[in-house]
Amino acid sequence: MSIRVLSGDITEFRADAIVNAANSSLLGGGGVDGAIHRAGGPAILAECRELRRTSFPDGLPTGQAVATGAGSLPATWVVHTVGPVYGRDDAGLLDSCYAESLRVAAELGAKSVAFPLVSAGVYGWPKDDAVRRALRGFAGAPAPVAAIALVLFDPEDVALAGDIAASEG
Ligand code: AR6
Repeated sequence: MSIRVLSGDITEFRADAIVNAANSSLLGGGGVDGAIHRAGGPAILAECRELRRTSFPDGLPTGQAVATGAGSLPATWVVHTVGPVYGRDDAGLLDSCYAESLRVAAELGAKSVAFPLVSAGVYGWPKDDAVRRALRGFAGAPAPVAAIALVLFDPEDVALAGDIAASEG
């Protein structure tokens, strides 16, 4: 299994599945969520609305994940997960975001999955802990996922992630 850390815009990333740092409404927002819906077009939102109607009338709980198509994005699927809010929610829920997103992607048959740094924007999670939890989460990826990318929006975060990866061995 390969794990890559790079900087870029995840909406442009060619992977079988890209992960969205959504909120429990699944109806869009700012940050990477807004970017994915803007770039992917209305088909993603239509599927999200349907998921709300059928499976998650009260919203997608924090730490869980669910997939839709990817609209006009280069990816095939978007896996929406809801990260915890720093200072309010349990850190285990961030680990759960990675585990559940990988489980959902694997169930779909995704071989490659790209993640943003879940919770590290609007939800305020410290970047170093967010990176550490992401990298640990990737280590347990189920088959058939063979390639994982952590796509960092801020180029300077790549150096931070490199330092953390080195310290984690
Ligand atoms: N590609 C990759 N990473 C990105 C992109 C992008 N296009 N845009 C932002 N990031 P955030 P959260 C990075 O705030 O903290 C939304 O309103 C960003 O720099 O997107 O989980 C949702 O609707 C940061 O490192 O997600 C929720 O309400 C990381 O993505 C709430 O924000 C996550 O930042 C979720 O907050």
